[in-house]
Amino acid sequence: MLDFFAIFSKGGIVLWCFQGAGVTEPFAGPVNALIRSVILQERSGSNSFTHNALSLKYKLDNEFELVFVVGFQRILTLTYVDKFIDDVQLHFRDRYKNELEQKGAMKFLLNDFEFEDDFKSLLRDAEESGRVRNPVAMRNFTESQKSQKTVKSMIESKGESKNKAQGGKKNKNAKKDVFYSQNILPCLLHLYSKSPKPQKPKTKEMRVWDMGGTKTKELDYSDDKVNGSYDAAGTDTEQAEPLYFLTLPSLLHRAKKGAFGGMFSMLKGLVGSKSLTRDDMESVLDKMRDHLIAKNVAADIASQLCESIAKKLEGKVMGTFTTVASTVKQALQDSLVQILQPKRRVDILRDVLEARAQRKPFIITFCGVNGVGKSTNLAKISFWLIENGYTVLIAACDTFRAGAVEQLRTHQRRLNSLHPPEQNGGRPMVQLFEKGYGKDAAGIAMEAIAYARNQGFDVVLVDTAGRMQDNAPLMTALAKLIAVNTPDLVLFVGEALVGNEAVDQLVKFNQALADHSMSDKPRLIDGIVLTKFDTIDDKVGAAISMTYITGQPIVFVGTGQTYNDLRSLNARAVVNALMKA
Ligand SMILES: Nc1nc2c(ncn2[C@@H]2O[C@H](COP(=O)(O)OP(=O)(O)OP(=O)(O)O)[C@@H](O)[C@H]2O)c(=O)[nH]1
Ligand SMILES: [Mg+2]
Repeated sequence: MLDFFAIFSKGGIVLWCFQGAGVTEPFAGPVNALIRSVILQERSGSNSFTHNALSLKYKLDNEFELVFVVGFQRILTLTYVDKFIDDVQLHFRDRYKNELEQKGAMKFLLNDFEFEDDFKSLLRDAEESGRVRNPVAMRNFTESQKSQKTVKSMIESKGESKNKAQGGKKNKNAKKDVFYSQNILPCLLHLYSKSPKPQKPKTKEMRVWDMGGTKTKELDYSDDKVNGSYDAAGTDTEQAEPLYFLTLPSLLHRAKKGAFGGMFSMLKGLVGSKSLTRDDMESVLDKMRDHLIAKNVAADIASQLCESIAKKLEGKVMGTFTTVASTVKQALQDSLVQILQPKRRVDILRDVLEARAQRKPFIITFCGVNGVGKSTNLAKISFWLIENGYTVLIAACDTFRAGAVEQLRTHQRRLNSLHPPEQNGGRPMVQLFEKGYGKDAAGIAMEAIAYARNQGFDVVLVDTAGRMQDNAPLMTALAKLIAVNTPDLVLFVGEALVGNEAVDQLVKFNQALADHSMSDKPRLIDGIVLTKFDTIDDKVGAAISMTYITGQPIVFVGTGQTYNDLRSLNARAVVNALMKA
């Protein structure tokens, strides 16, 4: 039923893999897509991913830096898969613990992970448990365990309940022990409580009342309690001594005695081998989420990011003396840089050159909601292209808003005055292609492109009317314009002031483009122009929201209203602004 199962390191080395019987498709494609679209883009908040006809489920093992991935046909509903991945992970870790604990990537290359038999037996069990069980008939009272007990056996004596209470308390302590071991002192506690080998409870010699004298003092056994020998588990007196009273010399003395498994293990305990749990991170992640929202990251995205961080860190062994807060903060910072780092190279100047070699214009379409700065930034990009020696045709496809065509004409005049035709062999560097108002924008764009091809323009910049993402007729018109004219680049223009709205805008623009596309690989948004960056101080969250939703790079950042106010994104600076308190 499974198509494949793969275990690979986060560094990309495949440790072991399984391919289902009769499956011929290599699993490298889907796994690469998972790495590219989910793991590298910090979207590991959910544990599933779909790729063509396949469903992929995965689990990160942060302690050993491993990824476990299972793939199966999307149409199948395999209820056992989540538990199965957990089982395989635990089994694999247990079996190859020693190998995995070795340092460096060579451990993955040098060791043979013969996991086939174990895997098959786990799979058999899982498939078995996944089958629908026959309904089991209810037991009647005479068949129940309770009916077998006598009334006497159900009465709890005082001693028993005490033992139970102590047992309960012990468990509670054990939990507390792990939870607090982030600090050095409790870390010692953790170390101390773990070090002695589990002992069988000693059977205590029964006290016989006529054993020791008759005086009250002789009969007073209360000291035993103080020294700790009054211990239900039968551990010795020394062990029950509260550790935080121990001084360093006494610790060393214990280490010499081997009470901690030697000096080395003592130090190992001291420097902490604490693995992070979700509970440890919860409060820090909550604060991080609020901080990101305060920096204008869309709330949904902030939550997804924090979830992804939690998944990434859960089980990871913390470094020496690092706090949970600093570990989470560092992980978040790395993730933010990763999100902003372009996954795809967008080099417009090079692409224009390539298009010129093929004797066709390079076409860029600008879209976005009303008033975000499409026309202004289109003019800035024209200026940048002209400065680089390319000729530009602006297609005035906003046939809707009054003044839109005149606005572009003014830009064209100004740009040509900055780069007079006389300096360019009498040919204007920028020209406007316009057909007035009320006409079909897709048709005008098509005519403009044909004109640019005939006239040998290097670039066509298509200005479109602003539209709200919920306006279905206008969204359809935009999708048609893009489907018909197949531009080389579709840029979404969004302002940096946007908050939660960014998610809705981008999702709906992409959805409209996908819905009205005529090809099976629809043209979606290829890049983002983030405008009005000069107006937001350090609330730079929109940059994260936009790149996170689309997975596309921020190609330009608009930083003002003059032609020079166009920049490329500095991911580090944005992340620093985001992390700043
Ligand atoms: N401060 C600042 N203002 C900008 C920036 N980009 C555009 N603007 C201003 O935003 C306003 C709207 O710009 P337009 O270019 O007309 O916006 P548009 O998206 O074309 O608007 P519609 O065509 O009506 O949808 C203008 O006043 C611009 O000067 C920027 O990067 N920084
Ligand atoms: Mg405009």
